Amino acid sequence: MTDSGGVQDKLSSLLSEALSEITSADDANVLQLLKSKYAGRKGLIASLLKELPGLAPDNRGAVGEAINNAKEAIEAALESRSAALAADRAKASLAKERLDVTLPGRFIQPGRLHPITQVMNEVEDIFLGLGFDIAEGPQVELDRYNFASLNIPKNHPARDMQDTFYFSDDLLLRTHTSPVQIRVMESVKPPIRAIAPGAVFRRDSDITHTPMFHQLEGFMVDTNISFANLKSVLMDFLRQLFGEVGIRIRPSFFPFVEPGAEVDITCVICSGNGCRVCKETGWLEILGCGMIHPNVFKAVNYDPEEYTGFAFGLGIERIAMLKYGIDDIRLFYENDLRFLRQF
Ligand code: FA5
Repeated sequence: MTDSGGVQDKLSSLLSEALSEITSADDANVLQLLKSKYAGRKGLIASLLKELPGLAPDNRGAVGEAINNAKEAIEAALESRSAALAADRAKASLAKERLDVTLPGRFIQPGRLHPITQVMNEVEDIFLGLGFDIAEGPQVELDRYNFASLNIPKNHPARDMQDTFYFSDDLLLRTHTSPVQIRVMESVKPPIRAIAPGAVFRRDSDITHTPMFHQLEGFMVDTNISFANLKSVLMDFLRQLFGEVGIRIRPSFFPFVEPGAEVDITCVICSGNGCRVCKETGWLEILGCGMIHPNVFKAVNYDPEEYTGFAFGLGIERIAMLKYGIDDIRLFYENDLRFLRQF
């Protein structure tokens, strides 16, 4: 005969163990395991019930009832813990998905055009207004276009005027936009009125020179073009760009023009008084120009007796420096946002 006190003791320690395990369970899977461990068909409560037939008949009713009460208590604890866990999960997911519509929005910094692009666009627009078309050429250029056809044969001392990045004997980074003159004249017959904007490269770096900079080439070819046409186009352009500003045209040499000239503009940094930017001269050189050399016409199979033309090449960075009063060209390419945001 089994002792009913022993069964009661087992029951009460099983109950308190079950309740403590259930209240500390922190996951639905653990609860499921506890349910089958205690209240399942082969669980601990079921095995206690199997001891009932061994008790004295008088005790069976009371012990059976105590076991059933314990089972109900365990099932109630499982249910309430499972509800509590579900409530916790709902609360956590609400907190995670919470959207505070009163928070200020994130500021999106708008992009803007680089000052050199802005100046290039402005210069292009002026020439488009004067009836010029836009032409383009490659930045990696053949020696023939960059030099030879422009009346600068190999070993000519004029090659030293532009310090060149070479890939090989015949291939280089163009040092100016003048090769586009040759490419255009090779492909069409006059009359021609074109500009060729773009990046050019030289081994050069100081406060007015950078290794990569931008030029805009302009040229006009027809049967009766004179230096007066060149001067009038340049004066018109410079007046539209700078308003009233001092301009001087001085003789200069470029192998691909004859006669050749350079155009200077009053230094806007010092108003012509002399400063480090204008090297104390009061003037800043902004472009080279002249009448296209007969040898250049011969290189593109134009008859120099039939056609005349002018060409000019201007530095876009120099113009930007003058327009905005910037005294170091390298600032344009340091990508300091405090500088770039001002334009
Ligand atoms: C030329 O490049 C000639 N192809 C221009 C030309 C075209 C003359 C047609 C006659 C007829 P030059 O080397 O002077 O010329 O350069 C022209 C302009 O580019 C200069 O006036 C200057 O404004 C600018 N420039 C030259 N080197 C640099 C540099 N390293 N950094 C920034 N700007 C430069």
